[in-house]
Amino acid sequence: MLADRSRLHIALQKSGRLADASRELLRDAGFRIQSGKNSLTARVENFPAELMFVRDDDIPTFVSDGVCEFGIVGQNVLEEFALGEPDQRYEVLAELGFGRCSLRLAAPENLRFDGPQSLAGTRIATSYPRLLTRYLKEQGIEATVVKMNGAVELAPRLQIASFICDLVSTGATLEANGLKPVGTVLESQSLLIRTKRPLDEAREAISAGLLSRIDGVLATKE
Ligand code: PRT
Ligand code: ZN
Repeated sequence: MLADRSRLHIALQKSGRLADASRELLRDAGFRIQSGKNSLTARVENFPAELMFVRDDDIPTFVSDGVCEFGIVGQNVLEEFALGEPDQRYEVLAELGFGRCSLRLAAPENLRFDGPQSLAGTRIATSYPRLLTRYLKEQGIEATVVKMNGAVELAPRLQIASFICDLVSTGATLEANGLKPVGTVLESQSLLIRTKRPLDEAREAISAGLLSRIDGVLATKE
């Protein structure tokens, strides 16, 4: 099925930490979202837009490719994607103020840490290998980056790595796993992004309407 090209397509996380806040932002902006919880798409009843509910990791690709003109995604996911894509075909329109977290380096509580140099020659487990590699390069440190797709906090106990680099919000998960934060690689929050692929005049006008409504909501939250 071809996407309806008279409408805008907005990629949102289907379920997870950004899902509710993303929908709430659109509702606050006055968009009436057709109900139906398990559907992969939903129409906006009072605006020519359609929501696409996807995995957050797919959102940068969809927006870059122009499959969706807009998307809401965490800066951590977006920047990890961007580091693997020299040709960036999206732009960041707004910081949305939710989904805040930090990509942190952490170590077992009893491990001695005297600054970034303590990372030299070690193994560091992460789901964000490109962001971590960039950080290590900036610090002039050589270490081995071990990619894990989840349960990164277990890596030291499993002796897969001595350090981890993972997202932290409250810090409770680190603590529960006997880990302490020792450095910050990235501060993140959710972002509104837009494709750089050109839109026709009609959809450019719809885009302007979408943005001004979202800007209106963000202004009240500043
Ligand atoms: O299914 P899908 O692929 O869409 O979702 P996901 O499982 O990949 O992502 P999800 O829903 O967990 O997170 C989506 C986005 O929320 C992330 O990409 C971040 O931008 C943002 N975010 C904000 C977080 C956190 N806070 C966070 N705390 N993402 C993950 N966490 C993890 C953290 O890594 C830790 O393991 O939550 C755990 C608990 O954190 P503490 O510090 O509060 O204990
Ligand atoms: Zn994901």
